[in-house]
Amino acid sequence: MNDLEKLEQDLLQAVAASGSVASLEAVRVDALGKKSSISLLMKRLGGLSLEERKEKGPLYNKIKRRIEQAIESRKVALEMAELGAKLAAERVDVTLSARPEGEGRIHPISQALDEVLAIFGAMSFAVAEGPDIEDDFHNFTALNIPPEHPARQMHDTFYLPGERDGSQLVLRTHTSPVQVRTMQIQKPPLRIIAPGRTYRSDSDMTHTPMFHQVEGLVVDEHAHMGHLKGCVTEFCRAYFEIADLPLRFRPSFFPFTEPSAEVDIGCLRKDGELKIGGKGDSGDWLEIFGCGMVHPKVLEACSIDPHTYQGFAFGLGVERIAMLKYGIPDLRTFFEADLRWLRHYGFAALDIPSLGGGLSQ
Ligand code: 2U9
Repeated sequence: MNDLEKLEQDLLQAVAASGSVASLEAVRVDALGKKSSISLLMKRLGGLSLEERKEKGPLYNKIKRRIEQAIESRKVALEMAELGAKLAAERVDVTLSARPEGEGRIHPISQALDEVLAIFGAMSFAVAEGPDIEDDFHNFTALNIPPEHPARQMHDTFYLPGERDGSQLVLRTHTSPVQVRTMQIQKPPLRIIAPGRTYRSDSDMTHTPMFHQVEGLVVDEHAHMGHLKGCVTEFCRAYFEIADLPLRFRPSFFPFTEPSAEVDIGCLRKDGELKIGGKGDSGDWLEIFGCGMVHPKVLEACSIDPHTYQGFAFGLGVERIAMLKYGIPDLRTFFEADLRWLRHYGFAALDIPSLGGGLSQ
């Protein structure tokens, strides 16, 4: 084997032995770069005789080409191997289930609201919404609560700084202004519920300055107290999932309804525990609803003729019914933003609101 053959064999061996694209590149620079043996030999061709140039020139070129080809095919093989290794190392197992730790919980108020909306939705009520900041007319006057009416004191209203014209906006004390606004822009028949935040300047064991209400309103030519009782009864039985839940309607007073009633559900108190349902007569009663027939003056204030139309309305506190259903003892914990509390009382995102056993189709 002459020197040239030995050089070619050594270089081909170095190419075959390189284990990565990076080391192959080093071999390429060594074998074919400006300072390589082949480049030196080619440079020296100029000093040779024509005969020698004719003989050695093509020889060097052939060697150079063979080495270039060897490098190229080794490069392709190494790149394929490196890609294969990368794909194997970074393989994603799409069948792995997600880790549950990062999952959030649904707040009991959101859960109770979802359930309430699902039940009234099934009774074909539409949802209506309105602003949290209200004017005096929509929050009070239209609801038969004129200025100086004692009910204004009962509402512990949060007032905003006065306007230039002397009027004062308020944080709504109930969601009733939503129904007023709906009546102002929609003709009867109406069948709506108004869920949302309400505000009263009151804070103790059983009151927080912000709380949630759901109110309902039905207006048509024939709505009567029997429909109201049916609606409220059906709702309570579906929400508490007790088909024979005892209910009691007690006469009451609200400025916006006449006649008015408060609704109690039957419960049993035993060994310090409260059980919803049970026999109303031998047990206790819990107040959960206020309701009544819409006062004619309220219909009139909303441009609805009280001689043609009548309506019924009801209202409930969401925190209260959430506490009763889920066994949450302290109202104030709802708003403490304590994650341990939420982990305990919260709901998984995929819990589907149930309609319970009470809602007949
Ligand atoms: C219009 C006409 C009438 C809504 C009503 C009640 C009775 C009621 C309370 C329940 C618990 C509020 O959250 S709570 O403290 N609500 O007692 N709400 S009737 O009556 C209306 C509403 C709008 C236009």
